[in-house]
Amino acid sequence: MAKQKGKIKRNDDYASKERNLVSLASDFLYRHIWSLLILCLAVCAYFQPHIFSGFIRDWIGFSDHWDTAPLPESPQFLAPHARLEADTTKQQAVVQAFKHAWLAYERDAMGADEYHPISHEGTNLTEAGGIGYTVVDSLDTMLIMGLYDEYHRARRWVNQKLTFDVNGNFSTFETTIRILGGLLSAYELTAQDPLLLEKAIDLADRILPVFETTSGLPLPIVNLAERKGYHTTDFPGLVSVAEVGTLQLEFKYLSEITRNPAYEKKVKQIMEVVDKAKLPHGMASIFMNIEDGEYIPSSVSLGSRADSYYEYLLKQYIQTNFSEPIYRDMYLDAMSSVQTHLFRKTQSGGLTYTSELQPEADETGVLSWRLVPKQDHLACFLPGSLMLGAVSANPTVPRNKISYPPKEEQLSADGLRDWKIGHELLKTCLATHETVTGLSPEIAHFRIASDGMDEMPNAPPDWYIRGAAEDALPSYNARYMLRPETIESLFIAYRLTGDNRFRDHGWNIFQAIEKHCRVDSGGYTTIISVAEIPTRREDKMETFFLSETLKYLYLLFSDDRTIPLDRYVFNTEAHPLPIFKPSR
Ligand code: DMJ
Repeated sequence: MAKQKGKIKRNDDYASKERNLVSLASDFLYRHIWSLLILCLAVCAYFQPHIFSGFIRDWIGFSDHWDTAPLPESPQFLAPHARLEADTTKQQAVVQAFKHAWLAYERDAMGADEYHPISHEGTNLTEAGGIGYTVVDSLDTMLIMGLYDEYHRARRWVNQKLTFDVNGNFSTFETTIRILGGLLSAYELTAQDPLLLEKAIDLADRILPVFETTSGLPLPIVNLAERKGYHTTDFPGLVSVAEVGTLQLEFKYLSEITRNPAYEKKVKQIMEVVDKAKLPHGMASIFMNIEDGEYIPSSVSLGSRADSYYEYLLKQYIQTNFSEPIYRDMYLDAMSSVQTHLFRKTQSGGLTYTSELQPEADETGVLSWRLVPKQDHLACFLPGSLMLGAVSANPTVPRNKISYPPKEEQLSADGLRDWKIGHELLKTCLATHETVTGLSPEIAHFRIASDGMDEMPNAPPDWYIRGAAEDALPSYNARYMLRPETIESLFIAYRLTGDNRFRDHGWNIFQAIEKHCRVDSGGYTTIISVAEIPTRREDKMETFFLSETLKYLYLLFSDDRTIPLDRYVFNTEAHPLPIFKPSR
């Protein structure tokens, strides 16, 4: 730099100044290039640790260590003796269906949250990326079906690609039942693969902040990178009873295996709030206020937004080896109440169905309840749950002495009532499969005297699909989206009775799925109306088709050594978790 007697020369021309600056900068860069590179890597490691660690592991070949974690020599989930024999031909047909679905997803969309088999595309649940919903939801089904090659590839993806450091909003409930439940179940079935536990802990820790509310009820949305809970935009301030009451099996099992009570504490606190908020009729309205932990006037239903709350009352009692009678009492109270208030019979065929109570306010604001004869397909988990409750909640003999099927005297009065109604409801769920496709709709309406339909030509005697008119776009009620609930109930009914008729029904449903939902190039889709042929399709394969529908079908045809019901309890996404005696 030009200097004159220690002073900077004022009339330097700009060009020469620029040249000097450039040469200074390049000199600096040259001398500090390595420091800068290291600084960049450190910043990258800080903000995107998974990319950094994945790169390092791949580079030095360390990832192989995790990628080849061995499976136990023989499956952990087999009981020593079988009473019911497998139907291996039908089981293998179900395995082929699983492969048809999984291999298409793997080919077109590996790692994406959701799969669209017609367009051969995958999508994620947030713009920031996904968290492998389909992969993680499928892991334990592969293990149970013995699809170890597929399992190893899926696990490798979990090892190398799955990160929860995603700056996007996810449903607290769905992420818990599908991802946390999927990881924990696969952890159990692989005899404690540490990779899966590490992922489960990371996820649960990111979810924990949703419980930091005044009542302790969880916020329904979680941003996993921010580790922060949010309200939904549709129902700010509210959370559904299914969303609060269907986290318990997963968080309690995680506490048990980590010996860290933090997870269990949060979900037990929820149950205390729900118990305290109890409504006079003993049932749950679908919405609760997150601030004060009270119910707000909203429908009472056994379907959407409520279903798995009832399911988990019973299953919480089963999960800790019948050591927490509070949940049995809450379950039995709720079941007595729903039978009085929600169960009705059709006049023509005498079909027992579940209806909904909807609140209505008059001009003065006084509230009354209207009974709506509407049953979601989702409510078809209940027949199986009632049968399981009959033999588990309060039998008159030790549980291991109950016959197959149970004898009347082995069940309590409540148990016998639930056993019988469970069968009746299952018959109704099967009746809703009596459509041209053999598939049941998302929502069925039942005939009541005041519906005015008698005047209509060809009025259906018992039930119908509202809005399934031909030539119009059918209503949402008419679709079948590969749901598992009827099959789930058939599986439990078969395991508790050994009655082959339940298998026959399951096989018919499976064939209907094959006929109407299977996409030739791979995958299965939702169909828009179960009441029309040829069917129209929606380009979506729900993740629960792999985790639940096909798993329950496979188990329906397996012997009863496989995932025995006295050792495992299924979470609401069909991920089996072990029954344990709490170590605390
Ligand atoms: C699943 O995600 C779970 O079973 C949930 O509880 C509600 N139903 C869907 C499948 O239908």
